Amino acid sequence: MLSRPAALTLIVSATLLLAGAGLAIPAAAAPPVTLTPVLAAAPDIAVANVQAHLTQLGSIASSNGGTRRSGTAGYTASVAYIKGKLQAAGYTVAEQTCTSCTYRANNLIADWPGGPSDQITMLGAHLDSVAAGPGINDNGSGSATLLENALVLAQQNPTMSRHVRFAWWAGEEQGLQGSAFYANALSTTQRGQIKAYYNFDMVGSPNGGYFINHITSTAAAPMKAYWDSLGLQPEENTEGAGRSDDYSFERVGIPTSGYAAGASAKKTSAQASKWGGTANSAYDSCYHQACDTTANISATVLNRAADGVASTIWATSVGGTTTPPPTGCTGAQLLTNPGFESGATGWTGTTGAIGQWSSQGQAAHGGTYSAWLLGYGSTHTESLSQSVTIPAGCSATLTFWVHVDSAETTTTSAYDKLTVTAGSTTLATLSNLNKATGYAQKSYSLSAFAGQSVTLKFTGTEDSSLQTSFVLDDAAVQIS
Ligand code: DTR
Ligand code: ZN
Ligand code: ZN
Repeated sequence: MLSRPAALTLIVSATLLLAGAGLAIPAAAAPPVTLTPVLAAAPDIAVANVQAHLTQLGSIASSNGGTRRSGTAGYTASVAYIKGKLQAAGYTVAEQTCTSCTYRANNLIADWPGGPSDQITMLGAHLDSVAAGPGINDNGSGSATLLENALVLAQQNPTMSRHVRFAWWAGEEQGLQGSAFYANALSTTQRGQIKAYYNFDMVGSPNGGYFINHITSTAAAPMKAYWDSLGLQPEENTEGAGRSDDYSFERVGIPTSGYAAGASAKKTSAQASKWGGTANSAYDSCYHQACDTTANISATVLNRAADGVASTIWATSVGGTTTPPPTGCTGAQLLTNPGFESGATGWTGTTGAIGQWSSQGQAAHGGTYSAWLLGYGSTHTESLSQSVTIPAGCSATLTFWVHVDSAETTTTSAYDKLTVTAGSTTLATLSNLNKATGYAQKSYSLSAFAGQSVTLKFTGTEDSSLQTSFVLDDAAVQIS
């Protein structure tokens, strides 16, 4: 329910909306309600995938002495696991060595390309455990929740209204050291670009509750809206206040929020009544202990946190409208005589190359005319060009069909070439290596030239022996 573009406001009846939410209200009683549509619904995060990441972190701890404490091999392996997944998904990933940390270790920072670089939503979780245990709830849970959300964002690849940056922190258990190192190093300008930092520390506590940092803040609104939509009645995270990495950002003036399910404090009977679980027992009775394993997780709590992260990413950072193309863009084809059926008309250069070549063994792709560049078996250069003016605001694509036949036998050396240029930009280079029976269609974007006149040119260069013929036909510059 946040920051929806006013331009897309729709008037819909309350009946329709509430029916969609599973509630029935008589149509006659329904007043019109002004709403804007959610352009893209946040995806559901599969808790099984989050749990699979927890299993991996558990194995990493097991093979490294039962801990993922900052500065240990278990921590380094945790960084490597997350980094590998993010890189494979297309993230720009950096490791930042925390030189002021008690144990030298790296923060992991992952940027999803896209969105305005001066409007950043940042989400972080500490990746280190205490020495005593594997740290699956504290804080494999937050780490795995963010990893799976990052992977789903990449897979969905929506239009971004903000840039999204994920972070996994070192040295939290020694006093928020990794996040403080990062936040303190930000310039004033950089701090202003981070519109909110969301923290996830202990989001799968086995007797968990639903806590939100700075619950009434603007930053918290999308997180609260999601848990409110589930009827969870979340509360302020008083137990964790100032005790996790959001505090490092808060101290440098960046708005913060986050989810937490609770640590060693005890669930009250009022909380057990509204949330379920055991009253007068710790939210996490394995807090900072060796028993903080994959068994120390509530899948229900974890699932609600993971889905709320997606909801928050989508509410804060996804959507934005793509400007529709001007109506003048629709449908037009810009080349003159694109299929060469009118001979040389519209084309400049070696116009003698345009003709009816079927009796010489080069059939046209469509119609009877084509442009046959080269094919001499001796040193030659030939070209054909034509200028087009691409209207501002339009997308444009150059397509053409080409048949390459060649007497060259090499499979490695481009001796005879056809270069396709738009102004000073080379769109493609074809060569004897592209030789094939029949025509192939090629397609290149010209959208970078919107609002400009640009000369499209096919230039063929042949070396001293063994002919290569480039037969062009049915070109088009289509705008949309
Ligand atoms: N930063 C946590 C400390 C913590 C203690 N209580 C809570 C409650 C909710 C979230 C976090 C915390 C740690 O890593 O130990
Ligand atoms: Zn801890
Ligand atoms: Zn923690």
